[in-house]
Amino acid sequence: MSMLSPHRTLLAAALLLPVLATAASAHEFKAGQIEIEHPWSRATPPGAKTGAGYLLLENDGPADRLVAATAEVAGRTEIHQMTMTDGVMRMRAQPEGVELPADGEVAFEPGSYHLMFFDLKQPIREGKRFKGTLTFEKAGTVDIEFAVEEAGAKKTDDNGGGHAAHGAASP
Ligand SMILES: [Cu+2]
Repeated sequence: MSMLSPHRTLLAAALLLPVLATAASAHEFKAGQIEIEHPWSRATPPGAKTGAGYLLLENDGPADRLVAATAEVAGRTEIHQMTMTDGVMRMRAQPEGVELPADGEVAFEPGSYHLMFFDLKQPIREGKRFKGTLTFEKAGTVDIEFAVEEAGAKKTDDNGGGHAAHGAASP
């Protein structure tokens, strides 16, 4: 298969469109040589006290560590990791933060690392943005903005079990 047929080329072009649309709405921030790609969160139902934040960290520099985060919608933000052990989802706080390898990347995404927002001051509303900060051990503190997507956005593996363990509605 050295060449694409015209039919395949059209198909490929069609498949690219949603990708381009996503890229156009993506946003990113920088802390030193660390790129923070598309911080996002999910809309929460009225009365929810917790939410979650996701993003991708791409490090073009020496090893660093994400040690803290804040969000203006939350009274308190923790760095969490969700893991699957023997078929059971567990979520635990990462008080030492998350290691970011030199020239490496770490994804904060549903079912894995995430930022956990506690004591929400108001529901997180779809289509809005809210401000926050990330603090790295070496690169320091950077202002970021989370884009809010619909409840349940991009969920492949998140059954919400881990978040329900916090005693609140699952974000
Ligand atoms: Cu969590």
